[in-house]
Amino acid sequence: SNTEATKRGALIVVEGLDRAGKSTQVARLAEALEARSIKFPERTTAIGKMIDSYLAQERELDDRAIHLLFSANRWECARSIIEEVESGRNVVCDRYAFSGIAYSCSKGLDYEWCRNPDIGLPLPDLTVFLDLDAEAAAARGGYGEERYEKLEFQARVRQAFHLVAQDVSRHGGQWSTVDAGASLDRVTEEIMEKVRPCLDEIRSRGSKIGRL
Ligand code: ADP
Ligand code: FDM
Ligand code: MG
Repeated sequence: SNTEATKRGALIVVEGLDRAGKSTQVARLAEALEARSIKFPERTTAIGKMIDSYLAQERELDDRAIHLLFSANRWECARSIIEEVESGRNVVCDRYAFSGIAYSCSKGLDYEWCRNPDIGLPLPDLTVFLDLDAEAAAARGGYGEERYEKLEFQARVRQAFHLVAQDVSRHGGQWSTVDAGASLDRVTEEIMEKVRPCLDEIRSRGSKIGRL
């Protein structure tokens, strides 16, 4: 039918601390949904390269300047995400604006200030938060050399993510927390349990993608 031809895809975001299992689960989810997967920061663009060198601790940047670069990096990808979703393809995203808020907030920046630059970006139909305490995350092979990969900071980021969760729900977004300490397959199952009804809802309602 006509409506069948215009069905859009879903935008699903996976969030969590470093080592929560995001990249592993995003790969599985993308395969299951035949989705395009993307990852933020998108390190290959000019802005992405600046972010990469900041994370590698090769350069220092003002906390607000780097926050805005992370947001700009999402904005430079926004149009292609919308086009993909409108063409009917699902998009699965490894981190998004919620990481932006949680990490910058944990440095002491004001919450609303952190949220502002991302207002207007494509709204995820569902955000799955892989929740794991910082100690358990650190135990997964230990951290590398990148900025932020420190136990004490990660513990603060986790608390900030819990604030973000409340805020997203208040603003009408769909946020689901999954226990990331379970086995790989159990986590995948739980994610799929949240994702299926979300896909069904988009299929039956056929609504346009929202904005943050
Ligand atoms: P992230 O992208 O969130 O940093 P990864 O998917 O790269 O996390 O996983 C980090 C490490 O933890 C990898 O070595 C991965 O194999 C392992 N891992 C991921 N999920 C689990 C899990 N549910 N249980 C145990 N180890 C896991
Ligand atoms: N990060 C990521 C931010 O600080 N702000 C953001 O907006 C985003 C998307 O970058 F430490 C941080 C979070 C993490 C690092 O690491 C990216 P991975 O391993 O590439 O996810
Ligand atoms: Mg990863």
